[in-house]
Amino acid sequence: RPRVLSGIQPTAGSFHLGNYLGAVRQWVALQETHDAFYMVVDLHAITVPKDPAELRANTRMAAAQLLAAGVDPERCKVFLQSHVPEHTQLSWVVECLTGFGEASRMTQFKDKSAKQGNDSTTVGLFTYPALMAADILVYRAHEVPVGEDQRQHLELTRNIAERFNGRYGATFPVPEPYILKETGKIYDLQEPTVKMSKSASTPKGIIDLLDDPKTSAKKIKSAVTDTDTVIRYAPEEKPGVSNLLTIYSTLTGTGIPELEEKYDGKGYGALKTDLAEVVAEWVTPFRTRTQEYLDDPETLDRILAEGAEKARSVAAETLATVYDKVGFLPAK
Ligand code: AQP
Repeated sequence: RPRVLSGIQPTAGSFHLGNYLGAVRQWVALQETHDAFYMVVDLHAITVPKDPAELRANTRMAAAQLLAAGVDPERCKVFLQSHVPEHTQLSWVVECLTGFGEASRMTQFKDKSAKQGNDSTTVGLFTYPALMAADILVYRAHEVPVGEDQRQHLELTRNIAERFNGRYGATFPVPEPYILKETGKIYDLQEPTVKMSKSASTPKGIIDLLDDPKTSAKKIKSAVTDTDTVIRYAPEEKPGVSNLLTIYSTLTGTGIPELEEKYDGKGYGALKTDLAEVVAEWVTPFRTRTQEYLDDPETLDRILAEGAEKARSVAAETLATVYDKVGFLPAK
């Protein structure tokens, strides 16, 4: 079976709808057809300062949400990035194959460092795409299910895989992004031309999956649409309405043309009221399941330990191959 690898940050509190529709939903589907490795990227989280107790809580929270969303330890390897030291061990080799200029062109780094300023920006934030490349390459993954915002980092990973293969002989598959056209970018409800984002969206622009459905309903009802009243999927002309249709369609499995027909002549109010219900129906069992995992940290930790053990056996093999190819003598 082809391999997939992906990760998600243990950000404070809840995943948002963009994380779920853009990435985690695909993880759940791909575990049926692929040899799947999914992780909470706690190492990536500390590229910005994190309180240790909060990081621990957020990491468990993220793992619980993955399981609640349908990531199944019987069907995939689910683990924490910090439990597999081979990621950072391979990362050094990746860093030494990455150009300074190449890394400097990463738009996410440019955006985030511009906001933080030079003195607050860490070297870790700069080298984070190299660690991400190592995350993928250490499993020799074929595909990487992520949102559109990760495409450039994936491209870097592909370049590094090719560079390594060219220099040291065929070692890595060149990984393909697995980004769905429909849901690769879910937009901010208040600013429907920019992505829904933990760090950039205002509270009204983002649907947190663990929020009370009433709060989410309010946000959906005040989502920015346009002065027109026609419900039509047209991302360029009608980004707000199109975003709502995408969310509705993906959560219910209803085609967009069918939704356009259903709401023909009905106005935005009806669409928003129904979408709020659709979201509530999805998040209600999700919230319960997340809480169940959080209430049983022993089970959660056991699942993560088992996942890490399986992941390590694959990662260790790749690392040994790479270290040998690079020319490091084996440790006796
Ligand atoms: N709006 C989005 N639409 C589609 N996919 C998205 N992803 C994130 N936002 C959207 C995808 O979710 C996965 C996990 O992302 P992450 O680990 O970067 O999580 P995060 O930091 O909580 O998400 P944000 O909101 O993307 O963070 P910032 O604030 O850094 O911008 C990834 O596959 C990502 O593509």
